[in-house]
Amino acid sequence: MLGKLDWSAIPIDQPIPLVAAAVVLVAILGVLGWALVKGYMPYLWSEWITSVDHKRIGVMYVLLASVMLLRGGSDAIMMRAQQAIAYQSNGYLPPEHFNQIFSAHGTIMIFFVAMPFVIGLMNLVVPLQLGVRDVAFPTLNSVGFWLTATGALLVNVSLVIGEFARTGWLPFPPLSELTYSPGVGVDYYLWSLLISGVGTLVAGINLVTTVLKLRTRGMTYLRMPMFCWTTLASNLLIIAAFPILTATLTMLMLDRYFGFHFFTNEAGGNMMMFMNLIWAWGHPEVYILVLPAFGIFSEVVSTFSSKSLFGYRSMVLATMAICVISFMVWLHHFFTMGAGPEVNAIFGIASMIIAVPTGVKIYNWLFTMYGGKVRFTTPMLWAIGFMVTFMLGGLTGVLLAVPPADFVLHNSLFLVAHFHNVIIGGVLFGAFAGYTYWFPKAFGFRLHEGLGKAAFWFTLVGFYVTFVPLYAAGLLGMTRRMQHYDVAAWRPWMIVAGIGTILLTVAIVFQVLQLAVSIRHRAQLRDTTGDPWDGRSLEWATSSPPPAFNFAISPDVRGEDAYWDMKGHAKQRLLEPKEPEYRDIEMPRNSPTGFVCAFFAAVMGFALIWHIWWMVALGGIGAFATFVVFAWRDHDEYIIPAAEVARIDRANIEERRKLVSLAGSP
Ligand code: HEM
Ligand SMILES: [Cu+2]
Repeated sequence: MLGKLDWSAIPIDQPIPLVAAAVVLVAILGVLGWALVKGYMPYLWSEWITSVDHKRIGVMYVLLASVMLLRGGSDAIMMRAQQAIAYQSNGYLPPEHFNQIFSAHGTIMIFFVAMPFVIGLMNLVVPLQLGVRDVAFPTLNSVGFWLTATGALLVNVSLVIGEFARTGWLPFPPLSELTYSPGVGVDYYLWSLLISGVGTLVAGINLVTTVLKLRTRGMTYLRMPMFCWTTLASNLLIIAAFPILTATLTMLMLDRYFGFHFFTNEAGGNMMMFMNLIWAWGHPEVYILVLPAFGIFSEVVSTFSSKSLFGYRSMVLATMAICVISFMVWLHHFFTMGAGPEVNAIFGIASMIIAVPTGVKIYNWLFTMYGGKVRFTTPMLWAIGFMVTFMLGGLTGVLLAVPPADFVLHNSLFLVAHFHNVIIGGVLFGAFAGYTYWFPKAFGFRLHEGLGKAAFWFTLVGFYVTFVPLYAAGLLGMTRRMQHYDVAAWRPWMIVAGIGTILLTVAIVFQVLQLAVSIRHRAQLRDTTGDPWDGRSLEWATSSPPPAFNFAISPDVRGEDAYWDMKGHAKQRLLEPKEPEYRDIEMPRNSPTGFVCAFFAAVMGFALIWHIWWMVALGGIGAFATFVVFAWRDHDEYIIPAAEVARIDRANIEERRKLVSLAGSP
């Protein structure tokens, strides 16, 4: 009846996961109970859970990423603590538990922190920057978000019921095959990524279509803000790469469930096939993550230098070059495969070539700052910290791309330091920059500057204290993923790295504090103008938070820096009494499709993990029925009457007019 599921799946004898799960459960029930008692449930349901508004969905993505960052961060603290004390001792974590932690940590950080964070910011901002009302497929957008959340849910369920993979964040065969991983850990991994992968693909299709098809009047390609370009590049990579991931994981699933032997050598399969396929997705994946961050830095650097971006066209070119080249270097992840020196040399050189367009970008950011009026706000600090830190990561990447060096450093802590260097110093710094930069747009008030700066400095220093020792330990020969070790020379580095992790934890505490304090003092931090940073692109042209329809009148773009140009003419225009002609606006209706669909996907995923076949059928039929019902709907839009649009827009113009008159006579 319940497949492989029985009481032995609950780890009654292990205090750590049980306590962690209890805390999470109490927190979830607490929030639910609080919402229920306060009567917020109907509001949450109708305004958020079923919302198809790109801004709301963007916010929910970022929220999901932030919650998962706390989870992935706890895993990191546990691992660093273990390695700091496990010198000639077993430490405090049993090996099989340690293995689950590093696997969950990597999986969560890439798929459920970095991905939803950047996808959330792109969702929130890109339609605004393009001057349009929503993404191309609003309901599909909600489906994509909820499927991503389903994947995150399944990973967390594995904490209490059963176990998670012990194979690392990429489940390499033969270790991940049934023979060597007979438990449900790898199945949890597979189904959470197969489900959330569909969500990511859907988001990618949505954003590419939005950029290609939905630009406002006059917004030609070469007038799009840089963030829209990097969004386009990143999502093109998603469309090209994520099907490879899904196919690869499906093959592994077939191996495990039906004995297909795609990746087992003894029956004619080939496990190196898995390496090739997974990295054909995996290397583009790192650019899927870092390209949006490049876009964020471009916006932030130009806004806070009060100058338009230097070398805009070369930036566009560099972005698209990275997009293409990143697909041609995947083999540098397994130079040790034995493909021979020619193949390795070609892939090594190709890998190094990516440093060229990346260098172009760095120079352009520096030249943008050069001669500009630089304001050192929190987002700008993240951008500067990124430029310094990311260079180090790029340099060590180029070193790893030298095959002979890689033979030595592969699978060492040097590698671990490299990719944290680029992913934290690149993607996470970008995510935090974007979060502080666009927060006032999403919520109508700014975040507390002092606490934001404290979070930045603790992250920067904490980052170096944590990861520079890992470079050193790697050069001393320490391999990654060690549960314990006997080499005295490694120990001091592990202790320093542990201290660095404490600094990073303090940084996270400051982030949480910043949010809490800012919410409390939101009255003082209120931004009535919609343009708190003196921005240059269209998202700042509308009020904060923007109305459901974003723009009362579709903006007309006359050049790069669309909003900056408008502001140049704003005084005459704002003081002019002539009103535009308001029209009725059609907006997509909210829909529970995404949530219901994800509910059935969660049921089905859980049932598949535990081989509960009747429940699989139930979930499948439910999901299919949801689609049929959705396809049959006939009232999918509602009208916002012109009078309402006019009322909202007049209030917005009134606020801005006050600002113009405050600024004095022209
Ligand atoms: C100049 C640019 C870069 C070069 C030349 C480069 C090179 C490399 C090489 C050769 C490896 C394989 C090392 C090994 O397994 O022995 C590697 C691993 C890795 N890189 Fe980079 N890299 C670059 C930029 C980036 C960026 C921008 C990111 C992320 C945003 C990134 C993320 C990673 C990750 C996650 C791994 C490790 C995967 C694993 O084995 O678990 N790299 N890099
Ligand atoms: Cu790579």
